[in-house]
Amino acid sequence: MDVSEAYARAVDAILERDVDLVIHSGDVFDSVRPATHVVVHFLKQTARIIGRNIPYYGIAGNHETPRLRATTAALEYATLVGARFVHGFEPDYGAVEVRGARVGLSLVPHGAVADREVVVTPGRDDDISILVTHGTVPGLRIRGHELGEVDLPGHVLDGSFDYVALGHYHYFHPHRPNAYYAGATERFGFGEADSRPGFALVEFDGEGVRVEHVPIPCRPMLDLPRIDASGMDAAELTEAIRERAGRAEIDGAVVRLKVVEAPRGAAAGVDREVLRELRRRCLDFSLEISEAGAEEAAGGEETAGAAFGPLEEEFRAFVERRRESGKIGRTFAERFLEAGLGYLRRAGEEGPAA
Ligand SMILES: [Mn+2]
Repeated sequence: MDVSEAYARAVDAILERDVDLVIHSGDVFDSVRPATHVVVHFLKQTARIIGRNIPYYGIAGNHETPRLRATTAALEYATLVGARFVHGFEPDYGAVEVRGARVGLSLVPHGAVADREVVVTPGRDDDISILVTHGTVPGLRIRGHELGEVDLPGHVLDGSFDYVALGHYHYFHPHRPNAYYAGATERFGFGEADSRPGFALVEFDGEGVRVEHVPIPCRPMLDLPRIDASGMDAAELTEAIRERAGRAEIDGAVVRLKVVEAPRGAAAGVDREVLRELRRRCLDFSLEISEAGAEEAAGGEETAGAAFGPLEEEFRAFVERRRESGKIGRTFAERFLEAGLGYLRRAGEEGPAA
């Protein structure tokens, strides 16, 4: 997936719009130690904003927050190009003059959200006060499913801020009239095939706040209706695949087609020429065939869940508890965490959506 390119397209769209201030509400990176080329690309694009003298503030999300306080977050690099990213375990505050108004930003990185005592209130002298934070708000539902772990408790969100910039949920989504998830700049798997990547454009006019979603160009992503191949032979399965693909606009798209209950051997006999043609037309054509009686490959809802990394968070918390209780030492904890997260990610990447 072109997450880096998506960020560049978001910066293009931001610079076209003559904005006064840019805010990133977290999960710039998908890990505590992103690859160097990912960091460099992010810094180059971020510098385009700074180069126009547009102030840029941000916070760390859950994916890039080190569990261990001694670890330096890669977001620290952003400060070197003139952006201000808060990535520790404490809220921070910054203020900037924008068109004669003082805009105060309360920056609450994901690492500070776990602190049940944390209370943030708008600065007294702010003309416009903004809270920036990252996590799951109460009552958030994803396609009918409530997200279990609410990690942004009311007392974080209840301060009388003019606007709350939320990060974590990949869809553009209002929590309250003045509190929005900006949404992600790219889709992170087929579970998000119906999302529209982009960002939130927020305008203050002295009376209130107007929030608009700015979509950015992205590759079409299609999750075709699955085929139940019970009783089909290879020729019938080939025909069913051809028929499914023929009903959608697949050219240039990222496409997934799942086949379940395929009789043993049917998959191997699917016409190679038909598949080659589909792969030529699609940017990526992923055919996932599971044989009769096999466990179904993870995908759909689970994929959306994976993007939020609840398992990862649980594992981090587990290691942290062991460390705090003195059952394991610090060095071991850090290595154990690193190795475990590596396994979890590789397991995730072996899924269909990576
Ligand atoms: Mn997140």
